[in-house]
Amino acid sequence: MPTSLLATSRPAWSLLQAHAAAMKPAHLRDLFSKDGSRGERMTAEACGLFLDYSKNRATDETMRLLFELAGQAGLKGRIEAMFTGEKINVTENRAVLHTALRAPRGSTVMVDGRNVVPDVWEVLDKMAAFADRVRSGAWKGHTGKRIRNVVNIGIGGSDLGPVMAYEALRSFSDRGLRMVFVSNVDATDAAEALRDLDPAETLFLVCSKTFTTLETMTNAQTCRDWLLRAFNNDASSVAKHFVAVSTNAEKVKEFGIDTANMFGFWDWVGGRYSMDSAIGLSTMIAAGPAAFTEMLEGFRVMDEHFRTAPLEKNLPVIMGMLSVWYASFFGAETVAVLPYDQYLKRFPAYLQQLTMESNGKRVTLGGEPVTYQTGPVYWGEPGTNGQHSFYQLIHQGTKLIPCDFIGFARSLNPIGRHHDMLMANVFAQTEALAFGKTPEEVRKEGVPEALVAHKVFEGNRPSNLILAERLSPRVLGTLVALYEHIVFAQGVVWGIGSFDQWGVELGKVLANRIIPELESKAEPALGHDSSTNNVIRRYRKMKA
Ligand code: G6Q
Repeated sequence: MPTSLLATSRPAWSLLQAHAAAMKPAHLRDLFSKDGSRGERMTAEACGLFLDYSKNRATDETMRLLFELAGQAGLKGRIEAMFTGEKINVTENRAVLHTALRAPRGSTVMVDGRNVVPDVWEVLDKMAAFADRVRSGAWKGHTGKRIRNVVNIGIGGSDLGPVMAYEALRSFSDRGLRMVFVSNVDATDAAEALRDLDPAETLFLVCSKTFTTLETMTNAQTCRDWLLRAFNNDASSVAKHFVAVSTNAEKVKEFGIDTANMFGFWDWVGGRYSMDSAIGLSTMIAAGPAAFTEMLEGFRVMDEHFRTAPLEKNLPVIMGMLSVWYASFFGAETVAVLPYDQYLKRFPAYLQQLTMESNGKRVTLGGEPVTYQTGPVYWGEPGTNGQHSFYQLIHQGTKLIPCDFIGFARSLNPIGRHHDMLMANVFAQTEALAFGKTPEEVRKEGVPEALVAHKVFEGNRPSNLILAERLSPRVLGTLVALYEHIVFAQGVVWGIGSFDQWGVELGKVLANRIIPELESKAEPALGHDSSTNNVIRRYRKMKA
């Protein structure tokens, strides 16, 4: 390994800089007209996903240089290091093994001299047995009634994945069970969630890796109080209505949850990489163990692809390197993820955490400040809704926004002409973004001269298109693993650590200091800056 992890220290970097200068004036219209086969050639297919990346401001030479950069950053070796349990999360001295969560039964992944695969499957089997009991009605609440409502209490990685997966797999889920998610420390979240629920039919899943997270523990306590109020403070009811997903057995016990009803995971699973661990218990209860297993298979095939496919055919590497291209060489600040499937409505929100908490870093793994742009802002909404809101800026604004479109050949709700209309919009958007509309074309339509400039679409706006057969649990797993590995590939090339999140700590510490200042009866002596002191005093006065 070179002494510097800075991407600028790789020989391919300066070649890419020169190449980017040459590519900036090139228009996709010309790239396509000069190269009739790029639409077929610049595609890749694996694990049931077809990727068209031809509508990117890139040529074969661009891709060659980007793969060279990945090679010089040692991407292949880093992938092996991750999969084999090396402690690549160096600032927390941890292995990064979300891939072990979907390793096949009977395989081996060693962490500190222990094969963790049997541990993984022991938890999966325990989850499946529990999920089956809840789904069949065999698991009874305190009064003997079956469970109709499942409330997942968790935040961040212990919420966003489960919420996204529940929405994504709704069509595979048991409609007799209502799944509710409580995350925010704002009491409104819990109050609205609990409003219409019958405590006798409600099961709480307290999901927290650490079991110390302020929001989750506050919400768990509020839900526990709500339950106990319904059962005359009979503490024995808690065991029938609360289970825990955590790595912290001691705290789970302290809360009053029977550790027999605790589902464990491990410190080598990062929060935002945990939706396929026990944190996915709500997913398994909703969609059933078979669907969950199918989802794990989807993750696994993408893992194998990422680990074994050559860089030029490797979907996460192709997409990861293209995002490096735009972020670091074109100054693009965001990536829009635009799934044309209503079931994926929470996918962009899920990706926000996965991508930005991972690659929102300003120093390399070695602590050196980077001199280039790293993790872009990921955002998005399902199509076609977004078309009627923010696409204007993507088409005609001043910013370069690379887009990932995701579409499916078959709808899970094949009604009338809806699906062809939906997909026509996907293809139309990528076409419009790339090729736009020239002033001549606008004029030919008889548009008055004063309006021509307004009606021109510059084009040359890059996009990827991912096409899959239909949104099954397997495809969901494949898509999530795709983005997990995109993030990793980006991080390796930028030389940054994708698996810690120190940036969330400072605010937490300061909030804990401020809580007593808001709650104290006597006017507290405040030692913040003049603005913070002032707003704290103002808040105290206003709430009085
Ligand atoms: C994810 C982060 C963070 C975490 C939450 C919840 O990678 O670490 O979002 O998931 O802070 O943490 P607990 O699961 O420990 O409550």
